[in-house]
Amino acid sequence: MEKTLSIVKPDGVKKNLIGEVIKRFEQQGLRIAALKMLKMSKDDAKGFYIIHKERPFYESLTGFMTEGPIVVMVVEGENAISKVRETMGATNPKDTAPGTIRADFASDIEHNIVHGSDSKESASYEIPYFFSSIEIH
Ligand code: 3AN
Repeated sequence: MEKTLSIVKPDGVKKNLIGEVIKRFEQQGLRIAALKMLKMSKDDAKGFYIIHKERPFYESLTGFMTEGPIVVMVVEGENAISKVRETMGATNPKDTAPGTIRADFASDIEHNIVHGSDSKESASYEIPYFFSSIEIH
């Protein structure tokens, strides 16, 4: 069993896609092990995306992620990291396979509805960023 962190980003929350994202994960046989809504501060977002701090889009990405509330969740299942990534689709909606969340709903490479940890290492940084052990079931 693997755990991963997923986020319905501010654009996903604004477009009323919280239920849609959760439904697609559940349809893949994945289970929601923790869930909450919150609004990140700029510092929260900078810490979360620290791995991207040298990238040209760091300022804009951390600004976007603080525009409104997000829904963070721990998703559990066999190969949860890759299953969530497949369900999301590629970062740029232009390159992503039809039927993925991003192909169906993302507006562009930055405003792409959903986040999912890209490796075990990322998941082990990202899950405790938002959840303590007593919040994960
Ligand atoms: P993913 O979310 O598919 O793992 P990452 O980790 O490369 O993609 O990037 C993190 C986030 O940064 C993306 N979800 C997207 O919102 C944003 N991003 C990535 N590449 C760009 C880019 N070239 N321009 C603007 N935003 C980007």
